Order: sequence, then structure tokens, then C-alpha cells
Amino acid sequence: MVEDAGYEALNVDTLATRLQGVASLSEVVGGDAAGWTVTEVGDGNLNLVFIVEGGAGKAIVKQALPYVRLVGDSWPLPLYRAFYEHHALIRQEKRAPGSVPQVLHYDEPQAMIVMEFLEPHIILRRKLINGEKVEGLAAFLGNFCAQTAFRGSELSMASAEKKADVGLFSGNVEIPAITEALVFTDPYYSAEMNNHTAGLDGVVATLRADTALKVKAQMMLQRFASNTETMVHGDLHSGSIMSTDTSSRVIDPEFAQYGPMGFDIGMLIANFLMSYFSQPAHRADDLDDYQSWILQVIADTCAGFETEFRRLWATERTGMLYPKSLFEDQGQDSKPACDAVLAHIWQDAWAVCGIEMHRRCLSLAHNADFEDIADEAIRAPLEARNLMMGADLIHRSQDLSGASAVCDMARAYNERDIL
Ligand code: SR1
Ligand code: MG
Repeated sequence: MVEDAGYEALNVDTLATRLQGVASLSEVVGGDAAGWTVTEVGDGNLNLVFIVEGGAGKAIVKQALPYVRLVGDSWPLPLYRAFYEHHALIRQEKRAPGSVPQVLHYDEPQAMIVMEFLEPHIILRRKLINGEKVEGLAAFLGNFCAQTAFRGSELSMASAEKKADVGLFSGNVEIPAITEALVFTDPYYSAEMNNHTAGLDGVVATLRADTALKVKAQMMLQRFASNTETMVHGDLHSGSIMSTDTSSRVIDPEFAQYGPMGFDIGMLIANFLMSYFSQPAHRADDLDDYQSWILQVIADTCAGFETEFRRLWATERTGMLYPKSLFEDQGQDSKPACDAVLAHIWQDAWAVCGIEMHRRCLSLAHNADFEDIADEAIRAPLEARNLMMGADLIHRSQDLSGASAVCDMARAYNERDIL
């Protein structure tokens, strides 16, 4: 991992000259770099993202900046995150084939990844705000989460390979530190970069006065920081998924690390729930239908995760954990073991889900589902439902019966006038 060795941020004027020699890029967009059109489209919190279009096609060029774009150069951030994103993309493609963009080129000193342009995909969060449905979304996401969780763990991997991978990713310190602070800790006290919608002071005070809630959030942080079960995407929200009306891909794994198997699916469900709670501000006529669809996506994603995880348990359990020599080879069913592993995954997932529902309304980096609601008097009561359900999920994470109970909770909170 080279840090700052000749690194220079790209811009729309320099990109074509600097990348004209990259054969894998020319093969996709066409060789005549003078004719390339370059557009900067990055609207995320951290990086530069360019679309390069030539006579033959388009590609994406993503480059890390040495600071947090959302905040500016007062918050430096290592360029090495591109190194981990590159390694994560390769592993995700291997573990969940076809689920991520194809990597065309990686330049370590320039912290740059050239990859497949997804078209006509758009960011899923935008489709959800627009009220657009995506066919096959739940099956895709359930499979992605189950396959990456299972195949990145010692249920599947050889121990030496898994331990080497944990070692590789342990070099990534500052990126997980963002999650450790912004997601798990800052929501629960008045951290410097926090902000919340006017009108929520009472709800926020209630959450921050709840010591048991803070203990549960910190216990989950402890598991996040020290439990290296599998390689997680680390930032699997609806802004990290691109969809058409019928297909989806997962992008942006720069927050990848080894962590709990329930982390990704918990964060993902939180983002569907925030979409659900924000919908009354985005539509009227088809509100009930669209909110029902979102809850169905949650239920089906969780069911898909379980089905795929159990299939992999039966067919790909080749690692040192819960070996067949201990169960099937003794004439014993390993289903109780699989049930127990899944129960732990869901306990972590519901806690992470509640915590993510808090951080997106209380600390830095809110989500557009709520932020696009310009009128704070409309936004605040919707966020209040989300915040209170988040607390309920964290408190009850150990004994929730499953996704249908979570959907029932969402329906009940959606009816409540909290403010
Ligand atoms: C300072 S970075 C804030 C957030 O943006 C990223 O996309 C992650 O979600 C992170 O938590
Ligand atoms: Mg991102």
C-alpha cells in the first residue's frame, strides 16, 4: 500500500491524458482518448467518481481523495481505502458471482479503480424515493448477503486463508474508525459533527438518557470491532446498490473489513425501514401499496438469506467450523447447529439495524430518504417513528422472532404520533 507516492487527484481535464495508456480502459471505451468525454458524477461522501465515454462505450473511474469529501481537507483520510475496496470487490465477485461491477484496472499509487459502467442502473435509494419497484431485489440481496457471509467465513474458507485475509484487512484502521464513531457511538451523545432535525430534541434526549440502550450499542460495537466472522461490505445501504427495474448490483465496498455475519443485512434492512418511514412525505396515491412493497422486500430478503445460508451450510461447509465429521459423519443432523448460528446472526442484525436507524438521523451523513423532505415539520415526526423503532429493535434484538415481527413493528410505528 503506497501512500501519497506520486498521487495526484484526477479532474475532467486531466483524466483522458493520464489514462490513455490503460489498455483495459481503451478496450471498453475506445482507443481515441482525445475523443473521450469525461464527467464527474461523484455525489458520495468520500471519493471522486468519473464517467468516461468514448466511441465504443463507457467506464467508471473512481479515485480516493486524501480527505473526507463531505467535510473537506480538515478531515484527512488515507488513500489506502482504494486498496481495500479493490480487494473487497475481487472477493465479492468470487463469493457472490455477478453481484458487483467488473474491475477493469487498479492503480494503487493513484488510489484509483477503473470499473464497469452499470447502465441503465441508478442508485437504489433514488428509486425508492421515486417510488419505483425493482423486480428480484430481495432475492438478489438475500443471496448476496448470505453468500458473502458464508463464503467469507471459516464455515467455508480454510483457516490459513481466512486468517491471512483477516490480517490483510486489519491494516485498514481509519475507515472502520469512521463506522465505529459515526454509527455506533456519536448518535448517543452530542458529538461535534452531529445534527438532527428541529423538533426531535425530546426524542433525542430520551435515547441519550437510556443507559441500557447505550450499553447494547457499545456491546454491538465490541462485536463489530473484535469479531472477525466474515468479510463484510461494511456500508451496505441503499446508496451502495444500483438497480434497473429488473436487476441490481452492489457497489462501493471501501468500508470492507472482517466483522459479524449479521452486520451487512442489519444495515441493509435499516435502510429499507428508513425508506418505509419516509414514504408519506414522498407520495400520496400509491402510499399504502409502495410501503407494503418495501416491507415485502424486507421479509423476502431475510427469507432469501436464510434459504441460501442453509443451502450453503448443506453443500459448502468445508471449513473448520461445525465440521461434518462432528455431525453428519456421526449420523447426527447439523440443523440445530445451523439454527443456532442463524439465531446469532439475526440478533446481531437487529441490533445493527436499530443503530443504523439512529445514526442516519443523528450523527454526520444523513440519508436522502429523510433529508430530501425539505419541510422539517413534516420530516421530524417521520424520523421520530424511525428513531423510536430503532431503540425498540436494539432493546429486543435478542428475542425478536424474525423479519415478520420486525415488519409488524414497522407497521405499528408507522401509525404512531410520537411528536
Ligand atoms: C465521513 S463518511 C460518512 C459516511 O459516508 C460513507 O458512505 C459511510 O456511510 C460513512 O459512514
Ligand atoms: Mg459509499
